[in-house]
Amino acid sequence: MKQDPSHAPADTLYLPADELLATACRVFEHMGLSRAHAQAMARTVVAGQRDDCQSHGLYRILSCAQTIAAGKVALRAEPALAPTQGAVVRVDAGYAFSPLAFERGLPALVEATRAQGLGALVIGRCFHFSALWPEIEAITAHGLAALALTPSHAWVAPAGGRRPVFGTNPIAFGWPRPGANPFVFDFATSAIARGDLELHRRAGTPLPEGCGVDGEGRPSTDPLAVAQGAMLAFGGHKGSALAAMVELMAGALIGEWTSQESLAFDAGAGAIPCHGELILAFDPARLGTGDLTAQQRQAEALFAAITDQGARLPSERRYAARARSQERGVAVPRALYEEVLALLG
Ligand code: NDP
Ligand code: PYC
Repeated sequence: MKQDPSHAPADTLYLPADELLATACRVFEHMGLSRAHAQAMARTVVAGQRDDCQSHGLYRILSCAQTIAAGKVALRAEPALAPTQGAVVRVDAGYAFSPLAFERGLPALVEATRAQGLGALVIGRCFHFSALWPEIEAITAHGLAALALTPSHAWVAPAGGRRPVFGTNPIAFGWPRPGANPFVFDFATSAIARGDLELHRRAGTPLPEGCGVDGEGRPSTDPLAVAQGAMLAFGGHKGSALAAMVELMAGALIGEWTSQESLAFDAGAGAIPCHGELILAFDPARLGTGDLTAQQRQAEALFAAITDQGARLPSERRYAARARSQERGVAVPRALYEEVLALLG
C-alpha cells in the first residue's frame, strides 16, 4: 500500500535511521542470524522504510521471522563467492537470506563489468524478501547501468489462465546520472506486489480492481480470496510474458528454481520464496563510442523530455521520502514498531 505523505497515520513514530538500523540488527541477531547477515538485512529493510516502501520495509522483519520459524533458512551460512569466469560472478547463498550474498558479490561484479563491458552476478539458493532497487542503486553508484530479475513463489496466473504459475517476479533497472539520483524503476510484474496484498489483508482493506481472481477464477478484491485463488499480471498478456521471461532468465537460464519450484520447496510452510537472482551490469564507458559525456547528455535529454511536461521519473517519490526521512527521522507506524520489538521478547 502506498502511503500518502500528507496523510501519515497519527500514530507514527519518527526515528533516526541509525537507531532503526541498530534495532533491526538486534532483532535479526536475536532471531539467530549471524552478525554479518543481520547487518546486511537491517540495511535492506531500513532503506525500504526510509524510502516509504511499506511492503519491503520494516514489515519484512515479520515475514523473515515467520521464515526462520519454519526452519528452512540457513541463519549463519557464509555466501560462497566462486572465482569470476569472464563476465560471470557467482555467489552461492547456501539457503540463507539474499542481502549478504549480494554485498559479497558486488565488488567482483563491478570489476568484471569494468573489464568486460558487461557483467552478470548470479546469486544461487537464496531466500529473497527484498525490493531490488537497493541492489540497483549500489551498482549505479559505480557509474554502471544495471538490470535485476528474480522469481518468487507461484502466485500469479498467466494471462488467459487462472492457476498460479509465475511469481510476482520483479524487474528493476537503473541508469547512473552524474550529480543526480540515478534513474531507477523497480516493479512487480504482477498487478500488485505480494507484500502489498499482505498489507491489505492485515489492514482489512480491499485490493484495487484487477489484481486477482478467487479459487473459482472470478475477479475478486478480497486479499484472502485472491491469495487462495490467483494474482494477475499487470498489463494482461504483456506483463504475463515479462513474468515468464523472469522465470526463464532468473530460473532456467542460471539453473535456479522457478517460482513453482520455490513454492513446492516451501511445502505450505509460508516462508519467503527461495530461488536465484540474476543481476546484469553494463559499463557505458566500455559499450559506447568512447564519448561518455555525450552519452550522458543523451540520457539527460531523455529525462528532461519526460519531466519538462510535468511527468515524473520513477523513484522520485522514493527519493522525496528519503529526503524527508533525513530531515525528520524515518516514519514507522507505532503498531508495526511494537510488533517488531515484540520479537525481542
Ligand atoms: P510500484 O508500482 O509501487 O512502483 C513501480 C515503479 O514505478 C517504481 O519505481 C515507482 O517509483 C514508479 N512509479 C510509480 N508511479 C509512477 C508514476 N506516476 N510515474 C513514474 N514512475 C512511477 O512497485 P510494485 O508495487 O510493483 O513493487 C514494489 C516493490 O516490491 C519493488 O521494489 C519490488 O522489487 C518489490 N518486489 C519484490 C519481489 C521479490 O521477489 N523480491 C517480488 C515483487 C515485488 P516510486 O517508488 O518513486 O513511486
Ligand atoms: O512483494 O511480491 C512481493 C515479494 C515476494 C517476495 C518478496 N516480496
